Amino acid sequence: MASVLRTSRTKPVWSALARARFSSTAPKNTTLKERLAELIPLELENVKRVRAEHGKKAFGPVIVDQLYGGMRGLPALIWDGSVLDADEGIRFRGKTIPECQELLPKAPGGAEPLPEGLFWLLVTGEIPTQEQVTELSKDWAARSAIPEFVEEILDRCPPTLHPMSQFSLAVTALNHNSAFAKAYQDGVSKKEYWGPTFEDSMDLIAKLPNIAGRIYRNVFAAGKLPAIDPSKDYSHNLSTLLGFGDNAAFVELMRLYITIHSDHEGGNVSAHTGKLVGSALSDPFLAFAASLNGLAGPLHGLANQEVLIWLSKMQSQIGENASDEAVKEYVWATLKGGQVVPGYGHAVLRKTDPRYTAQREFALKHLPDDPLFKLVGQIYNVVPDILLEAGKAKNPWPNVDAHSGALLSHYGLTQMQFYTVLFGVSRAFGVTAQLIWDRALGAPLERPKSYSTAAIEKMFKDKS
Ligand code: CMX
Repeated sequence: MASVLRTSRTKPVWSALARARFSSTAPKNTTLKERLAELIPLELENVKRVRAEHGKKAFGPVIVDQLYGGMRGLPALIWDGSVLDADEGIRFRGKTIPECQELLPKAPGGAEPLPEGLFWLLVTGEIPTQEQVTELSKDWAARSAIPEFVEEILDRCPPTLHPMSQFSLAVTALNHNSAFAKAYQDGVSKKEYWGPTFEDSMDLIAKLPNIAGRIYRNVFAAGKLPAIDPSKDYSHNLSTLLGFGDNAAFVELMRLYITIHSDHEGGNVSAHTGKLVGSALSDPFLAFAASLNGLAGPLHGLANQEVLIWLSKMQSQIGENASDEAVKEYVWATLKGGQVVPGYGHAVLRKTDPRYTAQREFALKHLPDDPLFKLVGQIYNVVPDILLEAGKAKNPWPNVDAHSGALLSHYGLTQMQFYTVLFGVSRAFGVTAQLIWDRALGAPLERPKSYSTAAIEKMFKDKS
């Protein structure tokens, strides 16, 4: 095998890393933090080697349109946790969604992967054991309480304040107890940054069910918030706090939902915002609150709310069980009104999003006759041709948000303004995994160069 690094004792230091990257299972009897501590020096060596071999090589041309065009396709970031292929969709540490569904540990009697395992995979590249996943569930349950003043902030929010704004406020306020912020003030060495970042990340993920549950109960008057049960997995507790813990199928949906929404490589708005803000050494709470503010935009995570609003308006205008012709007319009216069709298109993907497909398969198994699910399917048969005919969207196929609301609403979670909060809970898994590695690898402050239009004109005038 080419270029296996060796230590002075000729131990193949790359082998553990290669194993970690290409699949393997985690060594038993180790915690996530212990395993990270083993992997970090290997990855530091690996990055050093890659930079020594390739650091000064050009990485393709940049054209002016990319500067004006939202940096589409611009190679600018490093993130190993997940990679998005335009045709195939997302892979988490090299694994497709169906592979994650097959390989990651499940709850007793469950068929969907536990997000605890996905987090372990994102952080280490390894599939954890059932015991390691159970330990993570317990650890997160133990860390789940939120400070009283954060509860009060949420309780004082008017119910008219969007749940995503409340979510972001609460996460920002968690910075009060940040281990990283404290360690930095105490003069922690750069080499040790990842440790308190890891602790903050674990705390952040652990506290999200209490924050999401409290927002849901406050805004939608859904009764008193129950306690976290340390014997249950993360998704089960989240479901219980929302009031759906007794519904085994909903709990399974949450496991799948968190897994597939967790990460979508590094360049999407929420992942990149977290990385950007984290690069200033803002702690994980501040960085993730910024991610949430990006996720709350209608072209990104809020699209899951927008889809349901759009579907509801469609149903009230053309009725339930409408013909394909009536649906087509409604879609064209949306486009002619200068609006986007929510849940369709993507900045990178050029085929149906496998996160859509995973949700469709869940629906076929659990709710095949649900009217909204059928409408989502009918729209799938209608919208791509219309978007192609309209001729603007580069990708006419559905993304993750086209489907999620129909599943949630089937189980009675009908408050669409809450949907992006669930996306946010999930996205914390990817953003924090990335922050941990950025601190471990010493990722520098992000500072790309901006240009004025006059400067671009001058640059090319001078060259012509
Ligand atoms: N409906 C109508 N028009 C669309 C469209 C859609 N679903 N998707 C793209 N277009 C339009 C764009 O608005 C753009 O129009 P202008 O030239 O007038 O500006 C044109 O087609 C080209 O856009 P694109 O290159 O295909 O897409 P972008 O990379 O610019 O944008 C996205 C990607 C997702 C913002 C866009 O497809 C969109 O607005 N979709 C609807 C909102 C949505 O579902 N967002 C969720 C994405 C997934 C997520 O992040 O959660």
